[in-house]
Amino acid sequence: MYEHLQQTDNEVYELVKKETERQQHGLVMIPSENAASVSVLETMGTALSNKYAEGYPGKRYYTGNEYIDQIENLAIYRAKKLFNAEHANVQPNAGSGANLAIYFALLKPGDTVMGLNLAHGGHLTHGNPVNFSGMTYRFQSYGVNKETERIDLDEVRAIALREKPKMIVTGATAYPRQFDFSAFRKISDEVGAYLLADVSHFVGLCLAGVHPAPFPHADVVMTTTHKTLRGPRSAIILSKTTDRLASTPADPATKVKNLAQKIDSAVFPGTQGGPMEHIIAAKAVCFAEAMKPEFKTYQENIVKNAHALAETLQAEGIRLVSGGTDNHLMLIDCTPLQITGKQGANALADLGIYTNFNTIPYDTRKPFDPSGIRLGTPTLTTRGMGAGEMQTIGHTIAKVLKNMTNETVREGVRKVVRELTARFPLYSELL
Ligand code: DSN
Repeated sequence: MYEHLQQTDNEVYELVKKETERQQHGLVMIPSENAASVSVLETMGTALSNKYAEGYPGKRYYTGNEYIDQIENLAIYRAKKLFNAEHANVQPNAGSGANLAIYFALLKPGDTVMGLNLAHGGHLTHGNPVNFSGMTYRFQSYGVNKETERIDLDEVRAIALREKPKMIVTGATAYPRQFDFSAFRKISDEVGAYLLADVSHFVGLCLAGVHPAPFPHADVVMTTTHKTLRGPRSAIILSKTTDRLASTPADPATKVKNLAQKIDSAVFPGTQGGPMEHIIAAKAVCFAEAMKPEFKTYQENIVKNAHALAETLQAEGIRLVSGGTDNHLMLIDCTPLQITGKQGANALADLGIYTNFNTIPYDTRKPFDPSGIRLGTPTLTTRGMGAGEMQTIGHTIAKVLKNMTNETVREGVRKVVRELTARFPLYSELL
């Protein structure tokens, strides 16, 4: 692969090669990353990238979209089938832009919204003050209980009853437990709020039935497509057709829109221009992959591996936020180890074990040098690793964090990483 690039631009080729080798020879444990199939990667590199297709299938502002329309319709068909969704918009470029479009469709500036605090595992677009979401809407965050480090639904309900939000956002980027969408819907109903489920991190687990499914509870579901879904770097929005909170019923004659139409208009022309049809095609490819029985097994194995890893770390005396995990990720509290999350993550990365430093609930440190390390199992599970490997990796991580500068330990860890990555190859067909 990449022969043309190699011949015409060796400088870029060499960097692509080095990055691919880094992924091959390292243990990628950042829980929002994965390794997409070669078919997904190939599709992203096609001539579909050249085409402008502003609008939607059958209603484009450019000519020459006969095949592009078929591609986008196929992606929509597969997304609806996969998620059992009434409506799918496959055009969002990324998760943040997709959330922007959803808010733009259903809220007015200044409206009250609830979302999980970023410092407790939420996402920037769930109302962080430095993000457009926190600047445009009146976000009232909910957090996790200080003792259990889990979302307290009684507290969520109390905030909702007090603040009367127009929307409740569920989902997280650093929460090792499950979301009870049915309970969130009950609270939403009590206060007349939309329910948005941002399932980006654990979407694959929902599809496999190892995490509660967001439909039929949520009005709108947003997911990125490159995390546990293992597709291209992008996002989609799924929704109900009917807007159950609209004061006026949808009416095409008066141009009053239903929920699906509101979402579509908010994506284009509301917040995006021409869609990336090469990425939409790659999304179609990943949806078909996710319909296969192997995908369900893969997701089950992600969770089994996360349990094995968490148990090993805990047996090593390492404190995990909330005492473990129910999903694909966990958070190490580095405080008892007398190191910061950044020091720990950097020490691991130096040895080819990639995690990220992360705040933990009620962290006393700042986000750029917090107390936690976030890690997970999606990419290692893609490579075929199982519980035995998770135990080896758990002991290895503990060794690094407990012996940050011991060169003998570090050399031993390099050997473990070399042995594991050689035994579970990735992308050998690429270079
Ligand atoms: N930055 C992503 C993550 O790592 O979880 C979320 O957008």
